[in-house]
Amino acid sequence: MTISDPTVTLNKSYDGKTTASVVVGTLSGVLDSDAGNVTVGATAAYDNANVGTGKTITVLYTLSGSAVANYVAPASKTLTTGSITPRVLSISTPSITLSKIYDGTTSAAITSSGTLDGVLNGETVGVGAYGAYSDANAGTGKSITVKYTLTGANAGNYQAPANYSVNNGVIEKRFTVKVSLEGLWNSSSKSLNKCKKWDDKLQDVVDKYAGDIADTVTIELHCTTYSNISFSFRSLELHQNGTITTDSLSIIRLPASISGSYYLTIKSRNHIETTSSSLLSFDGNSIDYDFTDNVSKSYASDASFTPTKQVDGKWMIYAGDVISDTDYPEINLGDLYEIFNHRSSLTDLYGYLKLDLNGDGFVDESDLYMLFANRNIYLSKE
Ligand SMILES: [Ca+2]
Ligand SMILES: [Ca+2]
Repeated sequence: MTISDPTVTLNKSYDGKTTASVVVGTLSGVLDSDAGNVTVGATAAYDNANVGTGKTITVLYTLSGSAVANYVAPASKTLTTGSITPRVLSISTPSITLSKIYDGTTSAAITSSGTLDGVLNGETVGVGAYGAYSDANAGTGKSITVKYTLTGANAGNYQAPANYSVNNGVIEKRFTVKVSLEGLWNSSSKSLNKCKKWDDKLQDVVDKYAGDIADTVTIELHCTTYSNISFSFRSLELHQNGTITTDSLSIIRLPASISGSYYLTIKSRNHIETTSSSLLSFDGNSIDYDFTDNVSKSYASDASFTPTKQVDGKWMIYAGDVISDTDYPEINLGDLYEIFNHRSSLTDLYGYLKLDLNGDGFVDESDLYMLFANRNIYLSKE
């Protein structure tokens, strides 16, 4: 018997099976007397179920009908141009951390890659999701693209889901400032002491802030003429190493859109207001200013004194401006009398107090002496 060529579907996507689709050809060689009593069927199978090209597909024929015993089925046919393509997977929406602080890289954090859909029962396929910004520069409305990679014993027969992307990514500028407050400086540890407060239960002084936070300060960004405050950041955390940060961050958080140049002013509760000696550009990705490494970093309104005080090789902000002055910040007799008048009645002078220049939780002669040494310091930038 002979048979015309079968029509075999040479390609399919991976389904875990070897089955190929086939339409049988036309059988010839059946005797007239047996017409209608012999029919042919065909099945086709890949040599294995895995993804690949140039795969072998074998077509097998079987005969059926009442006269089948008189015939032999046509020989099987082999094709070598079969292919199986990877099974395409889809995935649910990933969870992306849309905002980060500038770190020089494009990487974006993915907190959940999503759930794969389309893996065949009993097969092991995992997924990894990797997020990347379009570029590493600070900015808003940035695109983040998530790419997927597959893992697991059966990954080779699958295709990772298509990339996912969003256009509302943010990279914040890295703004770091370092200062040292004279009153809190500890010459033994070479770091800032932590400010104390009064604890009624313990009847003693305890740390005012948690962790390594010494005190809180305010930073102002002033316009190029200094007359206006363009941005103000209050209750920033001053760490014992002198770094100032926004709560629970490693930087001072800026509005993402900030640019231009500003004077930088530091205010604390009882140290004199101190300003950068020049304008700082906020156009780049990173803005770093260290008031402690050079006296020239701070603005001096009068050439007759240094704008910061050198202790242990670091430049410190002067302690002692406990009373705000109407025209410009000054440590003067008014501040001195304020401490002098209070330190004689010690009973009320425990706690987190403005008059407590060294932050140890009470007001006494040591605060007074510190202030006395700094009398007549003024730092006008108005
Ligand atoms: Ca004052
Ligand atoms: Ca004190």
